[in-house]
Amino acid sequence: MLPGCTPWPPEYAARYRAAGHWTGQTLHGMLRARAVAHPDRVAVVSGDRRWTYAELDARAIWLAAAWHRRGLRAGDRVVVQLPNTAEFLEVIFALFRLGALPVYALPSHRHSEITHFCTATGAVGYVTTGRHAGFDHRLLAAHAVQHCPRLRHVVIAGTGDDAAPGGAPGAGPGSAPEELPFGAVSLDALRAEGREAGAAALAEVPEPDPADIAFLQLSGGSTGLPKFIPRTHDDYLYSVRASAEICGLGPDTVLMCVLPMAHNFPMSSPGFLGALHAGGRVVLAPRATPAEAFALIAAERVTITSLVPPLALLWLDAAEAARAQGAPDALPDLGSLRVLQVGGAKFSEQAARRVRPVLGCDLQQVFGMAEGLVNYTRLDDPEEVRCTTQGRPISPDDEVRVVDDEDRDVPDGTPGHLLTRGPYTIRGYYSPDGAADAHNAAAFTPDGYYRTGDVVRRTPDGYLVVEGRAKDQINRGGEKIAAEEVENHLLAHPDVHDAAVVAMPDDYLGERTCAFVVPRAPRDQAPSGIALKAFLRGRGLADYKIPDRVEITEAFPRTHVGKVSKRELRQALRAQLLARADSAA
Ligand code: OOB
Repeated sequence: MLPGCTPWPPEYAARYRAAGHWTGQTLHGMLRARAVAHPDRVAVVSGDRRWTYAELDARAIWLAAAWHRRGLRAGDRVVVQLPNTAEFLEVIFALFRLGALPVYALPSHRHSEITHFCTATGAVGYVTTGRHAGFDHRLLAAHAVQHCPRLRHVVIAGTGDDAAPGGAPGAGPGSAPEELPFGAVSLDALRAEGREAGAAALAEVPEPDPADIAFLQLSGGSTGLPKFIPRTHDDYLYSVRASAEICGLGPDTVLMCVLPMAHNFPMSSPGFLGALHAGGRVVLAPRATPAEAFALIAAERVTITSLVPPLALLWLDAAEAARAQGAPDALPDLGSLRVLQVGGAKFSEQAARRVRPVLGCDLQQVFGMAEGLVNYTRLDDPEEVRCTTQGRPISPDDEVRVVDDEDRDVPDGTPGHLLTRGPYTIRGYYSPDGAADAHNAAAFTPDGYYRTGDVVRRTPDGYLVVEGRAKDQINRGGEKIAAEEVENHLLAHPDVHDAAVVAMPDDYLGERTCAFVVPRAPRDQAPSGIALKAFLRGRGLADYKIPDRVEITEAFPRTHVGKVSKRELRQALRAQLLARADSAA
């Protein structure tokens, strides 16, 4: 196994194999099997491109061949930062074929995150795009090349906004390798190179060991720097297969990806991998606005999609408004949509109850984590269960404990800390040269349970209700922000003496971020909130981590052991917001 990863103890691995959970297939092997079984079925729809299973597999093989010729090897890490386009699929399946490991970055990540991902994982490759959503990702590539000496394979997919790089492989204008600076190559040129070499170039390259790590996923995190989650082919494919079954996927499934493909939810719960596993079709939505998503649902006859709660609220409001308008074509035909999955953050019961009447489909709540455990409400659960719980675990072999502060089990119905272990939950974060050993000692119990940081209550029939969170994290509409990471960036400002970042309640996003800052200078000379936010952006922090609000204060409330009392900060903030709302009313 990749050095720095914690394997399951042999007796557990044997049990998961005996139970038929781990089947010894690789992620690329799964695609290959489908491409052989039904080569001409459409696998992915991306803009005006439609790739069949055979075409997707062929493209992945060409890329793998080119990468292999250029020296990329099994176990090498490659940071992949691509928007929701078909290229995402061909790139990751090419890496799976080689046994090289994608490290999944979000399109919103900037140079602070990308540099960390490259250096902390020792990545030799970085795949990103050209201009996307008003930002030129080639700037990130240039920065990464400068700061990460190990980086040897930099690949740019597409060059223009939402570029759908040529349907046919080969170089178009602006995609010739020599036109890209810093030794980068365009994805089109790379693919053309591999196509020329042919699949024979891979004849000597074995498929990777299914028990080995397939990729590194990012942790939402609660510490200074994001941690990496090593998932094996065996464990991940089990969660994909079981999810596809729970969610009723089959060859007729048309699954639309609206959330960023790099996120665990649209990837595997059941996500695009589940749809491919089932022989269905994946439709990639470049944007999540109701207008665009509704049109795509109608045009492609989408049957299932997954959203975070703020997007679900937006869709509900938009559908209601369109219907209220009364014009027959105000709302596209959403009749094909059977299931709307909502997860990533708590979905209120009130909103949950609107899904069926407004969108005409079933709601499925999903409470999952990139570290492993995923809970679903089942499609045949009573409406009450689907609207008031966050579901139950995928697997009969998922072990779930709900405990008090001393790790003693609490009775059903009592809120406590959620601990879990099982056939697709990691036993440790990636810890090359012991980098995450201390964190692992805190995040896992000695007998291998992952401490999720979530506070839940278990119902007598085994469903979980999320009640809160004990980790120092902000869940901003499904996007996770580690308070300490933002605090460390604020502390790098010469005029900042101390910083504490907390969540503030928000009707739409659930939570937003507020940074409390104690300046070095007297208050009237303190940096403004605007200046501090600009400072954070300048440090290359992803936009979603920039605090929504900055409060300058003289000192922090402390707990009796002298730690900053975030509870008191949150309470003070809440009181302030209420007072403001009152005076506005
Ligand atoms: C998903 O994965 P992550 O790794 O981005 O975040 C995991 C955390 C959980 O520990 C929990 O704090 C929160 O996100 N969360 C929820 C939730 N789903 C996730 N909190 C309340 N209600 C929910 N339904 O977010 C993720 C991974 C796979 C599938 C779905 C979500």
